[in-house]
Amino acid sequence: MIPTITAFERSPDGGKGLARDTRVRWALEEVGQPYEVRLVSFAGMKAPGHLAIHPFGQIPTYEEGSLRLFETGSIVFHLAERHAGLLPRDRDARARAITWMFAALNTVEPPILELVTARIFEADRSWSEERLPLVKDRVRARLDQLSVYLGAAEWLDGAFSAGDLLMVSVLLRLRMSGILDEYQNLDAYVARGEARPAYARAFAAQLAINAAS
Ligand code: GTB
Repeated sequence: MIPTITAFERSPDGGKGLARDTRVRWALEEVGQPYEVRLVSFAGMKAPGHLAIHPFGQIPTYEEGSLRLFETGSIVFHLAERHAGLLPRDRDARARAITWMFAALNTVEPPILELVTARIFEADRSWSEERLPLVKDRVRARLDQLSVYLGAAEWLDGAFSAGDLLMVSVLLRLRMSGILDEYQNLDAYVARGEARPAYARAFAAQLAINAAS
């Protein structure tokens, strides 16, 4: 059965691949699962039909027969559980890869999201300029630790996994800030993720929609 995901009808990033449907597309491409996409407008996301699938009125969602999922991490985990290629078979290695999925979304992404909020949504506030260095330093605190952990390794724990897919996706949101450039090994790690053919296909697919809109 071909699953259907949802994506922005018109992504606010104009096709930079930062909206979370790119993460799901990447996972689908990694496991070789064809998929269909239903494009949703901002108004459509808050309409009853979409809210029945996503209680918070967001993208992405995932529908496969009677199964309806929301939350990017859960969708990527579902794909990794059902297909080979994103989680190791060894039980301990699998548990560690899942740990990295949570670490990406729960530990590394929150300060990055805070930075995005500060740079974009709070830029016009009187206190914005004073606050920004604090927010950036919170991001750096996490990246310092992640950079030490990764060291010269190619991926977070042996072979590429769903943990890397989410971590690279999370770090990609930092590109425009310039902070990623301060960490040579993390910058190279993100570039390795982007160089994967599955990522390139996912990126091209979302760009095709947003470049055309
Ligand atoms: N926790 C949820 C998940 O992980 O799936 C969060 C989902 C989410 O934030 N979805 C966003 C959304 O639907 C799109 S991805 N927003 C519309 C709304 O809430 O009304 C976040 C996003 C949006 C835009 C950019 N951008 O333009 O760069 C990047 C990321």
